[in-house]
Amino acid sequence: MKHDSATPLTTKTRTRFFSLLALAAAAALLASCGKKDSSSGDNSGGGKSAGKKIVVGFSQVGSESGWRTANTESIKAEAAKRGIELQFSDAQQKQENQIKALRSFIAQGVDVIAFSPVVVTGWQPVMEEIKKAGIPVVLTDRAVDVTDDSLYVTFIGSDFVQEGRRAAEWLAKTTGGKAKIAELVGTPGSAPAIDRKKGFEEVLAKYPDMKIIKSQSGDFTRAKGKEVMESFLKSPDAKEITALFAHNDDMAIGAIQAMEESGIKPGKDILIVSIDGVRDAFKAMADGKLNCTVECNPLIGPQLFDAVDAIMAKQQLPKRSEVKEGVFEQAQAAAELPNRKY
Ligand code: GYE
Repeated sequence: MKHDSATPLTTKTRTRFFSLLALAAAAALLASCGKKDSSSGDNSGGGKSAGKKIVVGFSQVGSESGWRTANTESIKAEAAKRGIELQFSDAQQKQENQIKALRSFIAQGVDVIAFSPVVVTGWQPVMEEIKKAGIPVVLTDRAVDVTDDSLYVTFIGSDFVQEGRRAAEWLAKTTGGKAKIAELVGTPGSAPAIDRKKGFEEVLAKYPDMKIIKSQSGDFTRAKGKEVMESFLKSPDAKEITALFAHNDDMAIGAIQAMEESGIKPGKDILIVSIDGVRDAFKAMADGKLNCTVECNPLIGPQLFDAVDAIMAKQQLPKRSEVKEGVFEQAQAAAELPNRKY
């Protein structure tokens, strides 16, 4: 699947063609699920019979950030609310753990498999196994690179390229297009790290006096964000850094600690823009330590289980649905804080 919204026309046409194929395949696959139900004594005429719980296997990336905690809570709460049996597995940011979880969902014969892939590559074989088992797949949050779009029914998540662009546009506006930037990159090979960097650099290309002078992964965690910022601050050209772009709020918060420990005023000596919009980022903005956060909405539980219900009812779904999000600055932080749900 494409994890880039700036798709050329030819690829779009191709994608549309594959989407049609995917829909046909999904319909065939759902028909076979219906058959499975009736052969196992369910005489409701396809789908789930009343009273029989829908079972969903969900493989989560990990618990690396405030965003992820909110995402997990949203999914668990929504499953409970709808009386859906959720088999939840935390992969601790390891692809091999996710693949194991997916295979165990196949073995259990769950009704739908949903997952948030830690990285974009390496999913084709296991997704083919899922397809062979006749289990529909919903991708949430992060995309995969597979050659065959029919390996999943639908993707629900954010436009990460757009988030990267928004961060760079804010920085360009605030600095008048002049900045020497340190970048804390997310998990290498993950859709948000690839796409946020891409969107950010796309905007930077329009500003010759805005340059990334340091760039390293902090794996989306506070601890690594702090560690990498410490090493940036120890380098000989550390004094040149005027801005920090962190691919998520947690790494920015770790970096803020590193700055404070070395006598630098975060948000003043170094401007900081990050992505997610979690509560702690709003607190840091209200304290004047973070300058801007670009929202990435983790509350996708309701959309996920709407998709599950639609699949069980054999309804068609769009190949991709996006989540609505905004950009917030320091001046809005105190007023917005009570409204934040994550
Ligand atoms: O930005 C980060 C989390 O995939 C959008 O993963 C998600 C990212 C989020 O660890 O905080």
